[in-house]
Amino acid sequence: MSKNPTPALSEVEHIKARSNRLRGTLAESLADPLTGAIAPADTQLIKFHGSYQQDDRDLREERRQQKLEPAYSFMLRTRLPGGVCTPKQWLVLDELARTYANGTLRLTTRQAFQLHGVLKGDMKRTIQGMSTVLLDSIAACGDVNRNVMCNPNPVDSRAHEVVHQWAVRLSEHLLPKTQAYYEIWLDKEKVAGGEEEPIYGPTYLPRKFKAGITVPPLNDVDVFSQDLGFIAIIEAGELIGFNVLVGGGMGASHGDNATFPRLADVIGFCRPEQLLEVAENVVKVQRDHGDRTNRKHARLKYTIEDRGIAWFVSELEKRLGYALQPAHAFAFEHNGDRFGWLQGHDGRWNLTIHLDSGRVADRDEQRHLTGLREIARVHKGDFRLTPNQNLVIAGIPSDERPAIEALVKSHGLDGFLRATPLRRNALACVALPTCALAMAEAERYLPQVTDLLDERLAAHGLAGENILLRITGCPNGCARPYLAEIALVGKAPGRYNLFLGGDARGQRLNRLYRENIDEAGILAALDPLFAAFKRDRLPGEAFGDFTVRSGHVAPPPAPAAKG
Ligand code: SRM
Ligand code: SF4
Repeated sequence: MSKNPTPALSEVEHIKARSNRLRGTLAESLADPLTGAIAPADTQLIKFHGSYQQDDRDLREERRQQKLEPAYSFMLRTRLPGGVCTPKQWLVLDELARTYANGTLRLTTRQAFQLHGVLKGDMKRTIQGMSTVLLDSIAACGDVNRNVMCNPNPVDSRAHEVVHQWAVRLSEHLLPKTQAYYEIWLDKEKVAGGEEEPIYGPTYLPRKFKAGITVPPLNDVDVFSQDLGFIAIIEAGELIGFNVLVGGGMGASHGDNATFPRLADVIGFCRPEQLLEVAENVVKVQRDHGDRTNRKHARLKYTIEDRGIAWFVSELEKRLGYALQPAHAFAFEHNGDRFGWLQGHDGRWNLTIHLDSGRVADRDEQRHLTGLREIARVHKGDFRLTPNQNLVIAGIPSDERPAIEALVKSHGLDGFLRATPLRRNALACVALPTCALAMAEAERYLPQVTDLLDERLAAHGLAGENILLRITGCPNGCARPYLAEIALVGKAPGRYNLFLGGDARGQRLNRLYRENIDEAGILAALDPLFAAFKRDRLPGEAFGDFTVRSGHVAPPPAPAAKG
């Protein structure tokens, strides 16, 4: 027997290999009337089609006692490069959410929409509805390139629009070529299967892969958290190219030091027309060298940690046949959104509104879903989902601003004006009741915890202080918590790990400060720090910077390069 047997491929690798290019037995699973679920192998494959099988965790115990199968339903995520959608698309999603899902739309941290609670029997109708307005969910999840993020800023320059077009091209370029989606969901003619996948190959990537483009001075896409990031370099109003970043990622597991968040490395610069081939070859290096035996070690960040960034760059440049140019200088001011009304370079108006955790719903006087539907009926511009779960109603001609303003007000969509900066800038992942991996509440806990923290800030004379707070129900990092000034990462019901010391530019990872604490523990840990911050801060110093400078948390291992 060999001393070092080759480690076995993970089960998902076998499922992909046997799937006939992501078809599996999905068609049969959907047709099976005996269960609300799909076959176990298909639960892996449906991710590549933009969906997760879930069950309502609030009802799990009750249904178990009643000897019923869990309340299965599906989450469906759109592909929406750079988060831009038309009013017509909004109206269709709104209708699908009310007809087939739980009556809410969820704006995600990657600028996409999610529908929750779609029953198996309604999945086809929902996807077909989306396709009537040219929306799809292809590769929104799964071991492929996910939704491409891009600074959605309609305000500053024409070059921003050019950058967005690159995000769209990148998304299209990295789409899988399989026709499975069209056959299964849209009833398109069946092809034999086994289509060529020139970029991915037959088993796609070892793990999910994420790409994003940002335009300084905004780092709203948190470019250092992407597997593949691009920083647009604009000179004299023209896009001249992109700095290239590789190897970022947030996901970690509690108590497993082999998993960790990592900031991407800046590895050089490419011209705009080189972007697609650079991206394709980064994907191919990861396809060929990523770990297919251990899914907890399969992201690009681990390939780079294991082999070194110099190896990665040389492997990439070998495939490209040329060297990347030296990176250009860049500087970020912040990774948040600019709320309220802003006039764009083209004279049109743009309104950025905050919705807690990106959830668009009708609740009491807050008729957000209805309000945005009414706005979509009259709006001539577009909607832009931001990477911070916020929404820009974009491209409003001056004479139409009063009508939009009135709808915003009458539906409570102007609530963000009264929200504190802490609340407005906070992110929270979905967590319970739909997320199978949640260990604690996040979205549902956000309003309560921000109120409590705001109270403590006010008590220390820090009312209105802008501190970047992010909450997740588990350490996977869906709200990019490890880049926040204060992060709560779920550990168990009502208990969180507290991280401190990120910056507001998305360039420094925070550090674990307290482990497994409840609400009282969170307040007790932060209260003296708020007091010290009020007392000892330097002029203009942000809370995250203060916690590091004053030694409350250790300085980060290595700050992200400045280019
Ligand atoms: Fe995420 C898994 C929700 C952005 C890292 N994420 C999940 C799942 C699908 C749970 C599951 O696997 O069963 C969650 C579904 C919850 C639900 O009920 O809707 C989920 N992730 C989300 C969203 C909706 C959070 C939100 O509140 O907006 C975001 C959807 C983005 C999109 O439109 O594509 C979302 N997830 C992220 C991000 C942030 C980002 O990409 O900028 C991250 C951290 C960045 C990264 O990937 O490193 C992230 N999600 C994960 C991970 C950990 C991956 C890892 O490398 O370890 C998982 C778990 C996994 O993959 O095994 C995960
Ligand atoms: Fe679920 Fe964890 Fe992601 Fe939150 S961070 S949505 S709990 S996987």
